[in-house]
Amino acid sequence: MAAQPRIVIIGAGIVGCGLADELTERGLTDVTVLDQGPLFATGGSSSHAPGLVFQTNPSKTMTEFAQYTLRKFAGLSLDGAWCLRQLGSLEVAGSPERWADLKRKHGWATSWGTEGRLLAPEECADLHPLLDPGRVYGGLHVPSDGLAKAVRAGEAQARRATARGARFVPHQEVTAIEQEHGRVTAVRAGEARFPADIVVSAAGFWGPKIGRMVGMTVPLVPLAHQYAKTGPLDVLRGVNDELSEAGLPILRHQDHDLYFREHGDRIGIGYYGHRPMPVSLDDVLAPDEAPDMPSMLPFTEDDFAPAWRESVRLLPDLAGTEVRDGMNGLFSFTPDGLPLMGEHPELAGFWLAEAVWVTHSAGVARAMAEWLADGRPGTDVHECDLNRFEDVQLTPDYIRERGCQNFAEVYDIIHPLQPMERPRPLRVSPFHVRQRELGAYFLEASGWERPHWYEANAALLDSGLLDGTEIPERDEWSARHWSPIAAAEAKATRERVALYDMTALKRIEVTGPGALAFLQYLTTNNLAKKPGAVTYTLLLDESGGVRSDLTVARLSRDRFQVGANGNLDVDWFQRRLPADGSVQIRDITPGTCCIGVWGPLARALVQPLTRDDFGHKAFGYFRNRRTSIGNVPVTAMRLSYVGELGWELYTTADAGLKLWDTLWEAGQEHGVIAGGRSAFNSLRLEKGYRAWGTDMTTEHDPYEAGVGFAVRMDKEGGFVGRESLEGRSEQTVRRRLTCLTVDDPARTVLGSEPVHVDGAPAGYVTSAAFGYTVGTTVAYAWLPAAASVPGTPVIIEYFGEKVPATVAAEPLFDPAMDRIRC
Ligand code: FAD
Ligand code: THG
Repeated sequence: MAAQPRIVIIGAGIVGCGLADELTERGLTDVTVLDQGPLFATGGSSSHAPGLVFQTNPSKTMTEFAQYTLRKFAGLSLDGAWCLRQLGSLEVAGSPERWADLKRKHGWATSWGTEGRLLAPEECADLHPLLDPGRVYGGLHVPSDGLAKAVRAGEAQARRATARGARFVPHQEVTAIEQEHGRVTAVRAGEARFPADIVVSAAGFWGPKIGRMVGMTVPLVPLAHQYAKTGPLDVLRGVNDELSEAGLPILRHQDHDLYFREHGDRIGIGYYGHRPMPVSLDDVLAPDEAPDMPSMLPFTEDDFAPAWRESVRLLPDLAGTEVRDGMNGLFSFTPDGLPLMGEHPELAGFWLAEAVWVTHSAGVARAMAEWLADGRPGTDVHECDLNRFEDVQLTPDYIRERGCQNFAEVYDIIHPLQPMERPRPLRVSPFHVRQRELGAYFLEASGWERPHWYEANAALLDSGLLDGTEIPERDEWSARHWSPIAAAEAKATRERVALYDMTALKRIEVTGPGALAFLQYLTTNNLAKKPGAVTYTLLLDESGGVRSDLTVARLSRDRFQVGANGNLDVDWFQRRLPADGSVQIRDITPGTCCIGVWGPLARALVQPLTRDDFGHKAFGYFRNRRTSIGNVPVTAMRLSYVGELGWELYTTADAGLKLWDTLWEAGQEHGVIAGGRSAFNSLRLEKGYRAWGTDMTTEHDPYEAGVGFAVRMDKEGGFVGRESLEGRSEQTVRRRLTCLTVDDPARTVLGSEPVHVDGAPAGYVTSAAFGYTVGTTVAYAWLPAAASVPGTPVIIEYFGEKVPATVAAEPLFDPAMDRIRC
């Protein structure tokens, strides 16, 4: 590689321009940005984006991206013209459900550090006099939101980059990526060749086409989205001058899939209510062939009719005019609605930053630049990592179906547990038939169907099992995807024994003479133990942030089975394999399955089925062994995420059903039940076990997250992230993942709610569930260290209501481990 890496960015839209700016600012100045179109209205999505920037989002990361975009663009100008104006935003509720949801959304804003205010209908009309207050139940006003001029902001960033040495080359259609020995070497645009050490595709919805050049599936679909301008409005005549363009807050009316902004004396209307209109990239015209721009398709007027009707209802002054200029504009939709960021899993130096809104563009560009310059982004981007998808999520049918659904749902009120309805079922464990017989209520994760509870357990509700356990009524929202049956399943797990389907847990086999050294160096705990050991350990990034938490079972000298959190763990391993071939890794999740047999009667159930001694002495806690259960060969691991005696039993998929049936039959005399995720989540929270990705991410170090016990600073040879942890401890942390109990058992919270201490926002809830053993809702929350002292009173804000809670010493359940080490 040259002294300065030669970086070629494909695409001079808002993302490519932002990235060139952020890279050159970090001293990476050998940057060439190629675009097939002219500069800077290239013909891509940014060229006609109306530029509304609403920052509030269920995702903390996405909100942070938008916060940075607002901050950065507000400080940019181009030849004296503004790039972003913080006019504020107003989202109005056209239904009681939306009004409730805006309160939830206001909570997210508070959780992620954005100020917002809920307004009564009259206050909405004061803020935005065009709207009819009689049509709305209320609104959410976020003063720092704004309107961006995407082309201008792109050019302003490009100029800064150019001043630092970057070059922007128009009319260069990239046709090939050259590579050698698994690394990119150049980008071809027809006859022109641009040598490159790093290539970043910022090609927007053209991404899959570039992906094909490097054998990569880029999971996004271009979909058309309608945007139209009205004719002039009398009320707006002379109000906005040509430069300012707009003065009113940007507006959303999500019950009817609408948003609005001013264009001088006209109103622009965006609409998501029409049928999904996916477009094949083969049908997208080249810049010089397109009548207007490649990303602009002819307006289909009929699709817009309902939009116009509802717009006039909300903004009655529109009745005096009509729809004038409309278009169907193209942009990207991914299977989960989030961007695609990161490096090709097999081609070093090939990166992506695609499916990014103008709203998030500067934040994404900054994180990408940090990633390229420092080796890791400064924001936790695991939700956006392009390697998050499972193989089954990368088929063309899946990508198209999900993209279309994401379009349809973009403004819908989505419950945190609500799965997409199609394509389902996609992945099922071998126990699926039995689960259906038991009346499983399935939800979905990573494509897997996962039972949340079993209707067959309804009989337990009146069996006496729940005597003395109060199960409060739930509000309509928290009652969704929930059943009181979960209480019975949780109780049965604590008092008898239950089978949990753990098949969806990611399993990675690591083998070879170098396997131990490899895992030792990548994780924090000491794994140099005899075969038969299982160890809880952490993957850290170089700055000490928690990338994952794992269980590592040493099956034999050179064979390990890793219990992980997802595809990103496989990817992390893959990229760090030693070049000498001494380590192999394999994702064995799809071909294997797992049942957790947990509860005080677990040993009584399992022991008669095996010739090995499952007694506490012979088969200790966090040990593994190869054995058999009846006719089924299994790997048994003695551990439990629900905090009870028992084993995870692994076998191959073909023998899974037999394993289930064997355990089920033997369990009858012990009152065995099947338990679902709903009970599971409640039990693990009572026990204080963290869920990576929700409770902790790369943003947190192990001491903050309460998993410092898994770090061996003195381990021989060190480990990734060790240097960064030097000098840190539980005592030095400034924030902590903190256990809260809700004071009134009748009140529920679900996660992502803000937490107030001494009357001011201080943190947010990560996950929460009713604890059926402890008798109230358990919530984990990030709080300043000073507030994370047991006994501290806090307020959790749930749909705008105050829910008093108290910091508790953790774990709430079985701190002495009597239930497990027995
Ligand atoms: P683009 O702007 O499309 O840039 C990609 C570039 O790559 C293009 O310039 C293209 O020419 C170039 N390229 C592609 N292939 C090649 C090749 N082979 N060789 C060379 N160059 C190539 N977002 C918001 O945040 N707020 C909004 O209010 C908003 N409203 C929207 C309204 C409409 C009607 C539409 C269509 C989109 C809207 N969006 C909005 C979304 C937003 O416009 C896009 O997500 C964003 O502009 C994408 O930026 P980009 O830089 O990734 O892509
Ligand atoms: N099972 C297996 N692997 C896993 C999980 C699992 N990997 C991913 C994820 N879940 C990891 N999370 C945990 C969290 C806690 C525990 C196990 C996996 C656990 N902790 C004990 C404790 O904290 O008291 C023991 C820790 C120790 O002794 O070091 O059991 O569910 N296979």
